[in-house]
Amino acid sequence: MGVVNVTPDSFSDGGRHADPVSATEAVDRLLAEGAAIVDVGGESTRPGAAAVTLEDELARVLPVFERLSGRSLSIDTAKADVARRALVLGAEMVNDVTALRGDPELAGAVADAGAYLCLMHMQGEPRTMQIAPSYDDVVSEVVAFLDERLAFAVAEGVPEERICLDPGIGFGKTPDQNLELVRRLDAVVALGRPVLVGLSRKSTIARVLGDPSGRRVASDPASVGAAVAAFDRGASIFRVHDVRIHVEALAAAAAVERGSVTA
Ligand code: HH2
Repeated sequence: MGVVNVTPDSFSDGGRHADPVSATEAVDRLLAEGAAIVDVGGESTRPGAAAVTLEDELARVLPVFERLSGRSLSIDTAKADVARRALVLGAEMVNDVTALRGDPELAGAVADAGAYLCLMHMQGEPRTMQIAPSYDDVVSEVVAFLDERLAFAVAEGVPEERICLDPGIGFGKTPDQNLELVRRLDAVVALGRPVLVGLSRKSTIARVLGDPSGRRVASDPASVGAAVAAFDRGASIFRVHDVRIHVEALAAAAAVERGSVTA
């Protein structure tokens, strides 16, 4: 899953694709590099980011979906109105970082469109989530949350086979808690749905590389290392900014897993 943020303030590509033409070109480049789907978002969820109004979010993302009919796209939003409009324009998946807690109408919008859905764990909300993340056991709490949200989504009419789960790397977790979630990812995989991880360029990786503040954008090779570790533990969808190096690295990791060159 490639990422294109049509925002001025996203932590790794903020401002780069703020106009629809460059966002559209970025989507096509990531698809050409091997992305199976590209996640397009109009609201940054980086720690401390300000909320975006419905009008602003629509104005950012709709021109991109209008220009890209027929492409495999996901809409990264927590708002039912944004999701509905993107789904009408051909989006296949809704990626909701609130796991259907942000807008009571979002589940119905996904169910009505027959779309795919990603449910992600987050403790708190983006403005404050990194102030004091707290868990007794981060892995069992994330697993219990995702299990409950999966049951909720199914009860709201989204077929289980259309749902993937995401532990929410960087969303209300310390760097060590993020690493522990990846280390014990098999517990999330055991819920029986495909697991998506977003490690690309996140501050936990920058810290591993020796940046004590975690403010520097983590390097792509380091992001790939973390993605391969997640693959080894059962992740199957990788939300990444540099698609090409992830596709190549994961193709090699998958070949080793199979023990054969061809699938
Ligand atoms: N991470 C970000 C945004 N959306 N969605 C899912 N399912 N999983 C993630 O890990 C995830 C996500 C944050 O990354 P990015 O889009 O690059 O930045 P921003 O939120 O600042 O736009």
